[in-house]
Amino acid sequence: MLNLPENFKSYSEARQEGFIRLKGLKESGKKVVGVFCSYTPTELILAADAVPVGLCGASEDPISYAEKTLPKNLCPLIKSSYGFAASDTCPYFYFSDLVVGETTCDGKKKMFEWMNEIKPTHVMQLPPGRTSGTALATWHSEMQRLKDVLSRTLQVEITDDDLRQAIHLKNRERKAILDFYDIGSLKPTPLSGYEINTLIDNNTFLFDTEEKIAILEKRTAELLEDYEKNFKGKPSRPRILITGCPTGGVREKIIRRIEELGANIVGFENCSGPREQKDLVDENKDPLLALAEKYLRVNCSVMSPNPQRIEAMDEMIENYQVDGVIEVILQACHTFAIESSRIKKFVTEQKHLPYLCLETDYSQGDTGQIDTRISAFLEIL
Ligand code: BJ8
Repeated sequence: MLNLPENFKSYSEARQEGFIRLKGLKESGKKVVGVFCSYTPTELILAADAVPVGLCGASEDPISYAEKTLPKNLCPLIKSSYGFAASDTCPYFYFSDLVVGETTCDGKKKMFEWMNEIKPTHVMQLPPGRTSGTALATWHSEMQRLKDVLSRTLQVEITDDDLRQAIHLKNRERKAILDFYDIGSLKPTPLSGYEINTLIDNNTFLFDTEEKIAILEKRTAELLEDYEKNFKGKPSRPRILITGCPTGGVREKIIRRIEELGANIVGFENCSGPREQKDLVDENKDPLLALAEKYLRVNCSVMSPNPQRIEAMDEMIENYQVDGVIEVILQACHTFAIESSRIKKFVTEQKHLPYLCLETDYSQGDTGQIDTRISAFLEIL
């Protein structure tokens, strides 16, 4: 049994409720900017008095539609994101005045060219690494370019003061998210990894940062109380760290099943975990430079080289007292697939922990095989 709160909402329930909320916001005159990635500086969107909304890309349903244009042998997240847009089945995309993407992996950046034919899509030119000496300057100028595009498209002026306020608000949200994630470091943990994976995604459908912070703070306090009353001093189930690609599209067949089969997912070293939140934007610097510095530190495998991901993993394995690491690779994701050998080597040879790699897509065809592999892995912990 997963330890979920009484008022737990599934991702699809939260997504449905968000439609109505966003429709109301649009009718009141709010502008909406659709986003996809942890590299997007949402502070700039908030400073433009617009709502940043995470666009849908976690369902198998629109993939066949996307395959009319995109190759079949492409990451399911990219096909799903494009499929929702092209089939006009994502209200969040429909309500967006502008979409912001980044040149992360090859598949995404080329897909954005097609997306731009449906809705104006501004693509930030993300440097492919941090070591060139020009990376920060390039990314800093991309912050300025996004600021100009937002001002022009949404017909607003973005002042430094607006930006500073948005940075402060987002930093407060990051701290609330980090405190929530931190509950997973308790042993035994009262927090289900399925809840971690769902709540953070569900919160993207609230559109009000203060409300998101309040929900996170309340749930963190409840979990601390639950730990003191019902968990402290009890034996722990095997503790799993998830790494690799985003897991929103495989939440039911992998994340939920790991916990139903007897382990606890205590943390996520991926974009469903603290990868973006783990350090704050410096509030004492020029705001655009501070944003450029912060977002360049996001340790995704699209960066080359990317030793910061190993450092983050090392820290999480220690802080979360991890017993085993499961890496999720979405089919045709070359950057995470290539980095996975390095992750395996680090986990098994330097941390002396078991490692399992699950390569999958959004279909249900491999659920039995995945269950078998997870069960066999949990037996050795
Ligand atoms: S910061 S993880 S959200 S790019 S789309 S790289 S799975 S082949 S999603 Fe991502 Fe931003 Fe990085 Fe996070 Fe692979 Fe698919 Fe590309 Fe993907």
